[in-house]
Amino acid sequence: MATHRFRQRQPFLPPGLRFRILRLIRIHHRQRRILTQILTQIQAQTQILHLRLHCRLHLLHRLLHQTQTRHQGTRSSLLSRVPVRRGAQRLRALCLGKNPSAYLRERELGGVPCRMEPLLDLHALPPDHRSGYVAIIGAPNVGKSTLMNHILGRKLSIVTARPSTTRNRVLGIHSDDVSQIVFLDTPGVVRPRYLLHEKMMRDVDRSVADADILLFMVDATEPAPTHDARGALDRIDRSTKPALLVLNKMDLILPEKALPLVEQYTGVRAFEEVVPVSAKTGKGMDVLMEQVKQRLPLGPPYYPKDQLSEHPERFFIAEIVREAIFNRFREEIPYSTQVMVVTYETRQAGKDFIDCEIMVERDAQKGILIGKGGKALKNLGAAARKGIEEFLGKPVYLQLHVKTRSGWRNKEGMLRNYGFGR
Ligand SMILES: Nc1nc2c(ncn2[C@@H]2O[C@H](COP(=O)(O)OP(=O)(O)OP(=O)(O)O)[C@@H](O)[C@H]2O)c(=O)[nH]1
Ligand SMILES: [Mg+2]
Repeated sequence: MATHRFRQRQPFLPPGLRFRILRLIRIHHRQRRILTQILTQIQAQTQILHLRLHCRLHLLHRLLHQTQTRHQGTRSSLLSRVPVRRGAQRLRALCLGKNPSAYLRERELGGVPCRMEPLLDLHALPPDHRSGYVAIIGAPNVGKSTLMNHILGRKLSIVTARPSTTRNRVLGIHSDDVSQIVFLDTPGVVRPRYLLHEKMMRDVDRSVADADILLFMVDATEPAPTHDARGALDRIDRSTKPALLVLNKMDLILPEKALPLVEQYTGVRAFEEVVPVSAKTGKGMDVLMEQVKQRLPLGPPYYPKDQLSEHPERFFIAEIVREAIFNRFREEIPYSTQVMVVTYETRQAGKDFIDCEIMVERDAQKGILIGKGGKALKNLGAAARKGIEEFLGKPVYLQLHVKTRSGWRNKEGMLRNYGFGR
């Protein structure tokens, strides 16, 4: 009997766990035919059905791979379609020898928006396929976004010479035949002065909680840890996840100059590895990738292999406009500014039409952004349009408006509207 074989092969599985897996298999074996019919219909309509399944998918893949069960059809059906969210997390906790309730809290269920193509052919994957989330954490301006862009080979996250450029967690996916790394580029850790900062720091904490591996990135040219770097280190220190210390901007100094800094950081928290890199030139990046890949958990990809990110195009367009503002305006203006894409129309004949709203905090800032006779806004539009066209790979017509939204950085409703929900 299939069940008997299953038991014999898995004497190391706790009886409770074994029972739950078997129950899942039996239930879903019966439901498989119905499920297949429903999914085929849905797929025909939507082409790709994205499900928020990754946690259970990951767990079941690992568990069922171990069992080497002959229920291949059932297994793939389970892996791709079973809607068991909390149950799977609890099972995973049991496997890891952890308290399920504490583990659920730690994982912040629902935190990471993850997707999976339901009919992914898991049998086509190598058995030692690895995948996981890697959060890049650090003080502002240390080069986190530059690093992610370099690894992805595409400018996904905006980069400027000024601190606190990144405001949202930006997800970038690096895939090859044997692994998938989902990078989380995070805002630089700062002491919150506005509600906006608090929301940004929540994104950092969420990223630490969601990650399988942490990259603590520091600017190797700093003579000593800054206040913000210590804040970032505290967050890493509170987590027990594997962490690598990434020394960036090594193109600017001699290697031995960074030693005192390394000692100070490693004196606070044990790092699995110290990796000197230059995110700008790419030096040391192969070593970093090797170190990350070695530590990724076994499991199937979270996203289709050709997917680079999960944010909509509108997000990147607004970010490119914000980057242009950072590059063209001084002092407080970029920090008081938020950008939102109001309209994005793809046109069959002619250029795509994009209408963006730029919010500032005071009328005086609006005046500076628009400039005499609208010249400053026109130049800003030209610079942003170039960036957007490079990103989209097609010509666009960009229209910009400036509006005053007093104190938006401290207003919950407005922040929610601009995508800083949660
Ligand atoms: N020389 C040198 N400059 C670098 C390197 N990496 C990043 N930079 C520069 O450092 C500045 C900040 O880079 P970002 O990638 O925006 O830094 P970040 O950590 O994402 O900054 P925030 O988003 O503000 O937290 C930019 O001017 C980069 O060009 C590097 O390896 N060498
Ligand atoms: Mg950044």
